[in-house]
Amino acid sequence: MEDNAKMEQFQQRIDAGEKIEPKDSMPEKYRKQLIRMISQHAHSEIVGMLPEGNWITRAPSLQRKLSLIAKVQDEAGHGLYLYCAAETLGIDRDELVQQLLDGKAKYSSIFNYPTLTWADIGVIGWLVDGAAIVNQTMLAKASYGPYSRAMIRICKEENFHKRQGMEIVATMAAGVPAQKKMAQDAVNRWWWPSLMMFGPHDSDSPNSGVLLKWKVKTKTNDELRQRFVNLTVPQARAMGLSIPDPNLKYDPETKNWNFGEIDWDEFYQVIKGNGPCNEERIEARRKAHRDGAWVRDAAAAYAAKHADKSNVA
Ligand code: FAQ
Repeated sequence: MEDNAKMEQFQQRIDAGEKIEPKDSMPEKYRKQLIRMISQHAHSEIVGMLPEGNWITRAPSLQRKLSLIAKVQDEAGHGLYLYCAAETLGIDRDELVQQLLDGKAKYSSIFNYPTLTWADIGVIGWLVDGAAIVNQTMLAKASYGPYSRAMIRICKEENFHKRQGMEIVATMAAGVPAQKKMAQDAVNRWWWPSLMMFGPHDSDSPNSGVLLKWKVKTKTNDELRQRFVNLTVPQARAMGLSIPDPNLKYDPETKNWNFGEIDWDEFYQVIKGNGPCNEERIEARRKAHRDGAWVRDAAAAYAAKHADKSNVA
Protein backbone atom coordinates (compact mmCIF):
# COMPACT_ATOMS: atom_id res chain seq x y z
CA MET A 1 0.00 0.00 0.00
CA GLU A 2 2.66 2.58 -0.80
CA ASP A 3 1.41 4.42 -3.87
CA ASN A 4 0.18 7.96 -3.50
CA ALA A 5 -3.52 7.26 -4.06
CA LYS A 6 -3.54 4.60 -1.37
CA MET A 7 -1.64 6.81 1.04
CA GLU A 8 -4.16 9.57 0.39
CA GLN A 9 -7.04 7.17 1.01
CA PHE A 10 -5.46 6.02 4.27
CA GLN A 11 -4.96 9.60 5.43
CA GLN A 12 -8.62 10.35 4.65
CA ARG A 13 -9.70 7.49 6.89
CA ILE A 14 -7.45 8.80 9.67
CA ASP A 15 -8.70 12.37 9.25
CA ALA A 16 -12.30 11.14 9.36
CA GLY A 17 -11.55 9.57 12.76
CA GLU A 18 -11.98 5.96 11.57
CA LYS A 19 -10.25 3.18 13.47
CA ILE A 20 -7.74 1.11 11.54
CA GLU A 21 -8.21 -2.62 12.17
CA PRO A 22 -5.67 -5.46 11.78
CA LYS A 23 -6.82 -6.69 8.37
CA ASP A 24 -7.13 -3.20 6.87
CA SER A 25 -4.61 -1.99 4.39
CA MET A 26 -2.06 0.31 6.06
CA PRO A 27 1.28 1.90 5.16
CA GLU A 28 4.28 -0.22 6.13
CA LYS A 29 5.63 2.71 8.16
CA TYR A 30 2.39 2.92 10.18
CA ARG A 31 2.64 -0.80 10.94
CA LYS A 32 6.30 -0.51 11.94
CA GLN A 33 5.72 2.55 14.14
CA LEU A 34 2.91 0.75 15.94
CA ILE A 35 4.99 -2.38 16.50
CA ARG A 36 7.80 -0.20 17.87
CA MET A 37 5.58 1.73 20.21
CA ILE A 38 3.25 -1.07 21.37
CA SER A 39 6.12 -3.51 21.97
CA GLN A 40 8.08 -0.91 23.96
CA HIS A 41 4.92 -0.31 25.95
CA ALA A 42 4.41 -4.07 26.55
CA HIS A 43 8.03 -4.48 27.69
CA SER A 44 7.59 -1.49 30.04
CA GLU A 45 4.63 -3.15 31.74
CA ILE A 46 6.57 -6.40 32.20
CA VAL A 47 9.83 -4.79 33.38
CA GLY A 48 7.69 -2.40 35.44
CA MET A 49 6.69 -5.30 37.70
CA LEU A 50 10.25 -5.60 39.00
CA PRO A 51 10.76 -2.40 41.05
CA GLU A 52 7.48 -2.93 42.88
CA GLY A 53 7.78 -6.72 43.10
CA ASN A 54 10.88 -5.97 45.17
CA TRP A 55 8.61 -4.84 48.04
CA ILE A 56 5.95 -7.58 48.06
CA THR A 57 7.68 -9.54 50.84
CA ARG A 58 8.31 -6.35 52.84
CA ALA A 59 4.92 -4.63 52.62
CA PRO A 60 4.07 -3.18 56.05
CA SER A 61 0.71 -4.98 56.50
CA LEU A 62 -1.32 -7.83 55.02
CA GLN A 63 -3.69 -5.36 53.29
CA ARG A 64 -0.77 -3.47 51.75
CA LYS A 65 0.71 -6.76 50.59
CA LEU A 66 -2.55 -7.91 49.00
CA SER A 67 -3.06 -4.69 47.09
CA LEU A 68 0.55 -4.59 45.93
CA ILE A 69 0.36 -8.18 44.66
CA ALA A 70 -2.85 -7.30 42.81
CA LYS A 71 -1.21 -4.23 41.24
CA VAL A 72 1.85 -6.15 40.08
CA GLN A 73 -0.42 -8.83 38.60
CA ASP A 74 -2.37 -6.13 36.77
CA GLU A 75 0.87 -4.91 35.17
CA ALA A 76 1.56 -8.44 33.91
CA GLY A 77 -1.95 -8.47 32.40
CA HIS A 78 -1.30 -5.13 30.70
CA GLY A 79 1.88 -6.53 29.16
CA LEU A 80 -0.10 -9.48 27.81
CA TYR A 81 -2.87 -7.35 26.26
CA LEU A 82 -0.19 -5.23 24.62
CA TYR A 83 1.81 -8.16 23.23
CA CYS A 84 -1.52 -9.40 21.78
CA ALA A 85 -2.15 -5.97 20.23
CA ALA A 86 1.36 -6.02 18.70
CA GLU A 87 0.76 -9.54 17.33
CA THR A 88 -2.25 -8.28 15.36
CA LEU A 89 0.33 -6.37 13.28
CA GLY A 90 1.97 -9.59 12.12
CA ILE A 91 4.91 -9.91 14.51
CA ASP A 92 5.50 -12.90 16.70
CA ARG A 93 5.50 -12.46 20.48
CA ASP A 94 8.57 -14.72 20.85
CA GLU A 95 10.51 -12.38 18.58
CA LEU A 96 9.53 -9.35 20.68
CA VAL A 97 10.42 -11.09 23.94
CA GLN A 98 13.75 -12.15 22.47
CA GLN A 99 14.53 -8.52 21.54
CA LEU A 100 13.95 -7.56 25.18
CA LEU A 101 16.11 -10.42 26.52
CA ASP A 102 18.89 -9.53 24.05
CA GLY A 103 18.87 -5.96 25.37
CA LYS A 104 17.88 -4.64 21.91
CA ALA A 105 14.39 -3.39 22.81
CA LYS A 106 13.61 -0.17 24.63
CA TYR A 107 11.26 0.05 27.60
CA SER A 108 10.34 3.02 29.76
CA SER A 109 13.33 4.74 31.36
CA ILE A 110 11.46 5.00 34.68
CA PHE A 111 11.87 1.33 35.51
CA ASN A 112 15.66 1.60 35.66
CA TYR A 113 15.58 3.35 39.03
CA PRO A 114 15.72 1.50 42.36
CA THR A 115 12.93 1.26 44.95
CA LEU A 116 14.79 2.03 48.16
CA THR A 117 11.96 2.37 50.71
CA TRP A 118 8.28 1.52 51.12
CA ALA A 119 7.45 5.16 50.26
CA ASP A 120 8.74 4.48 46.74
CA ILE A 121 5.83 2.07 46.24
CA GLY A 122 3.35 4.84 47.06
CA VAL A 123 5.17 7.36 44.91
CA ILE A 124 5.33 4.97 41.93
CA GLY A 125 1.55 4.52 42.10
CA TRP A 126 0.97 8.25 42.43
CA LEU A 127 3.56 9.64 40.00
CA VAL A 128 4.44 6.80 37.62
CA ASP A 129 0.93 5.42 37.19
CA GLY A 130 -0.29 9.02 37.23
CA ALA A 131 2.01 9.88 34.31
CA ALA A 132 1.07 6.66 32.52
CA ILE A 133 -2.65 7.55 32.80
CA VAL A 134 -2.13 11.02 31.31
CA ASN A 135 -0.29 9.43 28.38
CA GLN A 136 -2.60 6.46 27.96
CA THR A 137 -5.88 8.38 28.19
CA MET A 138 -4.65 10.08 25.03
CA LEU A 139 -3.63 6.73 23.50
CA ALA A 140 -7.11 5.32 24.20
CA LYS A 141 -8.12 7.51 21.24
CA ALA A 142 -5.32 6.20 19.01
CA SER A 143 -6.23 5.39 15.42
CA TYR A 144 -5.26 1.72 15.69
CA GLY A 145 -8.29 -0.19 17.05
CA PRO A 146 -6.60 -2.98 19.07
CA TYR A 147 -4.21 -0.53 20.77
CA SER A 148 -6.90 2.01 21.64
CA ARG A 149 -9.18 -0.70 23.06
CA ALA A 150 -6.36 -2.18 25.17
CA MET A 151 -5.71 1.32 26.53
CA ILE A 152 -9.31 1.79 27.71
CA ARG A 153 -9.11 -1.25 29.94
CA ILE A 154 -5.57 -0.52 31.08
CA CYS A 155 -6.45 3.05 32.08
CA LYS A 156 -9.26 1.81 34.32
CA GLU A 157 -6.81 -0.37 36.20
CA GLU A 158 -4.10 2.31 36.29
CA ASN A 159 -6.59 4.66 37.93
CA PHE A 160 -6.98 2.21 40.79
CA HIS A 161 -3.17 1.97 41.03
CA LYS A 162 -2.81 5.71 41.19
CA ARG A 163 -5.35 5.98 44.01
CA GLN A 164 -3.67 3.18 45.88
CA GLY A 165 -0.33 4.98 45.55
CA MET A 166 -1.73 8.33 46.62
CA GLU A 167 -3.31 6.75 49.66
CA ILE A 168 0.05 5.26 50.71
CA VAL A 169 1.81 8.61 50.20
CA ALA A 170 -0.92 10.60 51.97
CA THR A 171 -0.80 8.21 54.94
CA MET A 172 2.97 8.56 55.24
CA ALA A 173 2.89 12.33 54.70
CA ALA A 174 0.43 12.61 57.60
CA GLY A 175 2.43 10.21 59.78
CA VAL A 176 5.31 10.68 62.21
CA PRO A 177 8.22 12.91 61.05
CA ALA A 178 10.29 9.90 59.92
CA GLN A 179 7.43 8.73 57.66
CA LYS A 180 6.92 12.19 56.19
CA LYS A 181 10.66 12.44 55.55
CA MET A 182 10.62 9.08 53.79
CA ALA A 183 7.70 10.18 51.57
CA GLN A 184 9.45 13.45 50.69
CA ASP A 185 12.69 11.64 49.90
CA ALA A 186 10.83 9.32 47.52
CA VAL A 187 9.17 12.30 45.77
CA ASN A 188 12.60 13.94 45.45
CA ARG A 189 14.03 10.86 43.72
CA TRP A 190 11.05 10.02 41.45
CA TRP A 191 9.89 13.47 40.34
CA TRP A 192 12.36 14.11 37.52
CA PRO A 193 12.40 10.54 36.18
CA SER A 194 8.56 10.72 36.07
CA LEU A 195 8.76 13.82 33.86
CA MET A 196 11.19 11.94 31.59
CA MET A 197 8.55 9.27 30.95
CA PHE A 198 6.90 11.60 28.41
CA GLY A 199 9.96 11.48 26.16
CA PRO A 200 12.15 14.24 24.70
CA HIS A 201 10.96 17.76 23.96
CA ASP A 202 8.75 17.94 20.86
CA SER A 203 11.59 19.60 18.94
CA ASP A 204 13.83 16.56 19.68
CA SER A 205 11.22 13.84 19.15
CA PRO A 206 11.90 12.09 15.82
CA ASN A 207 8.74 9.94 15.90
CA SER A 208 6.15 12.50 16.94
CA GLY A 209 5.55 14.05 13.49
CA VAL A 210 4.36 10.91 11.79
CA LEU A 211 2.56 9.60 14.90
CA LEU A 212 0.55 12.82 15.15
CA LYS A 213 -0.20 12.82 11.42
CA TRP A 214 -1.60 9.29 11.73
CA LYS A 215 -3.34 10.06 15.03
CA VAL A 216 -1.54 7.36 16.94
CA LYS A 217 -0.67 10.23 19.27
CA THR A 218 -3.13 13.09 19.50
CA LYS A 219 -1.06 15.19 21.91
CA THR A 220 2.65 15.91 21.97
CA ASN A 221 5.21 14.82 24.58
CA ASP A 222 5.47 18.37 25.98
CA GLU A 223 1.70 18.90 26.08
CA LEU A 224 1.22 15.71 28.09
CA ARG A 225 4.12 16.49 30.42
CA GLN A 226 2.62 19.92 31.16
CA ARG A 227 -0.78 18.35 31.84
CA PHE A 228 0.83 15.92 34.29
CA VAL A 229 2.64 18.72 36.13
CA ASN A 230 -0.55 20.81 36.32
CA LEU A 231 -2.48 17.88 37.79
CA THR A 232 0.21 16.75 40.20
CA VAL A 233 1.51 19.94 41.83
CA PRO A 234 -1.80 20.67 43.63
CA GLN A 235 -1.94 17.04 44.79
CA ALA A 236 1.56 17.33 46.30
CA ARG A 237 0.59 20.56 48.04
CA ALA A 238 -2.58 19.01 49.44
CA MET A 239 -0.45 16.26 50.99
CA GLY A 240 2.06 18.77 52.40
CA LEU A 241 4.88 17.56 50.14
CA SER A 242 7.14 19.72 48.03
CA ILE A 243 8.24 19.26 44.43
CA PRO A 244 12.05 19.28 44.06
CA ASP A 245 12.16 22.05 41.48
CA PRO A 246 13.20 25.59 42.48
CA ASN A 247 11.87 26.91 39.16
CA LEU A 248 8.33 25.63 39.64
CA LYS A 249 6.03 28.62 39.37
CA TYR A 250 2.34 29.10 38.59
CA ASP A 251 1.53 31.32 35.64
CA PRO A 252 -2.00 32.74 36.15
CA GLU A 253 -2.22 33.77 32.51
CA THR A 254 -1.63 30.36 30.96
CA LYS A 255 -2.86 28.52 34.11
CA ASN A 256 0.21 26.31 33.80
CA TRP A 257 2.78 25.38 36.41
CA ASN A 258 6.05 26.32 34.68
CA PHE A 259 8.88 24.00 35.61
CA GLY A 260 12.67 23.71 35.32
CA GLU A 261 14.69 21.86 32.68
CA ILE A 262 14.99 18.08 32.75
CA ASP A 263 18.47 16.58 32.87
CA TRP A 264 18.43 15.21 29.32
CA ASP A 265 21.92 13.71 29.66
CA GLU A 266 20.57 11.48 32.40
CA PHE A 267 17.55 10.56 30.24
CA TYR A 268 19.67 9.54 27.23
CA GLN A 269 22.11 7.61 29.44
CA VAL A 270 19.24 5.63 30.94
CA ILE A 271 17.64 4.79 27.58
CA LYS A 272 21.05 3.75 26.22
CA GLY A 273 21.28 1.14 28.98
CA ASN A 274 23.42 3.03 31.49
CA GLY A 275 20.82 3.79 34.17
CA PRO A 276 21.19 2.66 37.79
CA CYS A 277 19.28 -0.63 37.30
CA ASN A 278 19.27 -1.44 33.54
CA GLU A 279 21.52 -4.50 33.88
CA GLU A 280 19.72 -5.80 36.94
CA ARG A 281 16.32 -5.50 35.20
CA ILE A 282 17.36 -7.36 32.07
CA GLU A 283 19.11 -10.04 34.10
CA ALA A 284 15.93 -10.51 36.18
CA ARG A 285 13.90 -10.94 32.97
CA ARG A 286 16.44 -13.44 31.58
CA LYS A 287 16.30 -15.47 34.79
CA ALA A 288 12.48 -15.45 34.77
CA HIS A 289 12.55 -16.62 31.15
CA ARG A 290 14.99 -19.45 31.93
CA ASP A 291 13.02 -20.48 35.02
CA GLY A 292 9.80 -20.52 33.00
CA ALA A 293 11.19 -22.75 30.22
CA TRP A 294 9.58 -25.91 31.67
CA VAL A 295 6.15 -24.22 31.69
CA ARG A 296 6.48 -23.23 28.03
CA ASP A 297 7.69 -26.74 27.15
CA ALA A 298 4.79 -28.35 29.03
CA ALA A 299 2.25 -26.02 27.38
CA ALA A 300 3.72 -26.72 23.93
CA ALA A 301 3.67 -30.50 24.57
CA TYR A 302 0.05 -30.29 25.73
CA ALA A 303 -0.93 -28.26 22.67
CA ALA A 304 0.85 -30.72 20.35
CA LYS A 305 -0.88 -33.69 22.01
CA HIS A 306 -4.23 -31.96 21.79
CA ALA A 307 -3.65 -31.12 18.11
CA ASP A 308 -2.84 -34.84 17.42
CA LYS A 309 -6.12 -35.92 19.03
CA SER A 310 -8.20 -33.40 17.11
CA ASN A 311 -6.49 -34.52 13.87
CA VAL A 312 -7.46 -38.15 14.56
CA ALA A 313 -11.05 -37.13 15.28
N1 FAQ B 1 11.89 5.69 28.07
O1 FAQ B 1 10.47 10.21 19.16
P1 FAQ B 1 10.17 10.00 20.61
C1 FAQ B 1 3.65 2.37 32.71
C2 FAQ B 1 12.61 6.80 23.15
S1 FAQ B 1 3.82 2.19 31.05
C3 FAQ B 1 12.55 5.00 27.12
O2 FAQ B 1 9.53 11.10 21.34
P2 FAQ B 1 7.76 8.47 20.75
C4 FAQ B 1 2.67 1.52 33.43
C5 FAQ B 1 11.61 6.46 22.07
O3 FAQ B 1 11.19 5.13 22.19
C6 FAQ B 1 5.12 3.32 30.59
N2 FAQ B 1 12.64 5.40 25.85
O4 FAQ B 1 9.35 8.64 20.77
C7 FAQ B 1 3.24 1.04 34.70
C8 FAQ B 1 12.41 6.74 20.82
O5 FAQ B 1 13.31 5.67 20.59
P3 FAQ B 1 13.20 4.73 19.22
C9 FAQ B 1 5.41 3.17 29.16
C10 FAQ B 1 12.01 6.55 25.52
O6 FAQ B 1 7.47 7.03 20.61
C11 FAQ B 1 3.20 1.84 35.82
C12 FAQ B 1 13.30 7.91 21.25
O7 FAQ B 1 13.34 7.92 22.67
N3 FAQ B 1 4.40 3.83 28.38
O8 FAQ B 1 4.31 3.19 33.22
C13 FAQ B 1 11.29 7.30 26.45
O9 FAQ B 1 7.15 9.42 19.79
C14 FAQ B 1 3.75 1.39 37.02
C15 FAQ B 1 12.77 9.26 20.74
O10 FAQ B 1 11.51 9.59 21.39
C16 FAQ B 1 4.40 3.74 27.03
O11 FAQ B 1 5.22 3.06 26.45
C17 FAQ B 1 11.25 6.84 27.76
N4 FAQ B 1 10.61 7.51 28.75
O12 FAQ B 1 7.32 8.96 22.21
C18 FAQ B 1 3.80 -0.23 34.77
C19 FAQ B 1 3.29 4.47 26.32
N5 FAQ B 1 10.80 8.40 25.83
O13 FAQ B 1 12.06 3.79 19.43
C20 FAQ B 1 4.34 -0.69 35.98
C21 FAQ B 1 3.38 4.33 24.83
C22 FAQ B 1 11.21 8.31 24.55
O14 FAQ B 1 12.96 5.66 18.06
C23 FAQ B 1 4.31 0.13 37.11
N6 FAQ B 1 4.46 5.07 24.28
N7 FAQ B 1 11.94 7.22 24.38
O15 FAQ B 1 14.53 4.03 19.19
C24 FAQ B 1 4.46 6.41 24.05
O16 FAQ B 1 3.49 7.10 24.36
C25 FAQ B 1 5.62 7.00 23.32
O17 FAQ B 1 6.34 5.94 22.72
C26 FAQ B 1 6.58 7.84 24.23
C27 FAQ B 1 7.78 8.29 23.37
C28 FAQ B 1 5.86 9.06 24.74
C29 FAQ B 1 7.10 7.01 25.40
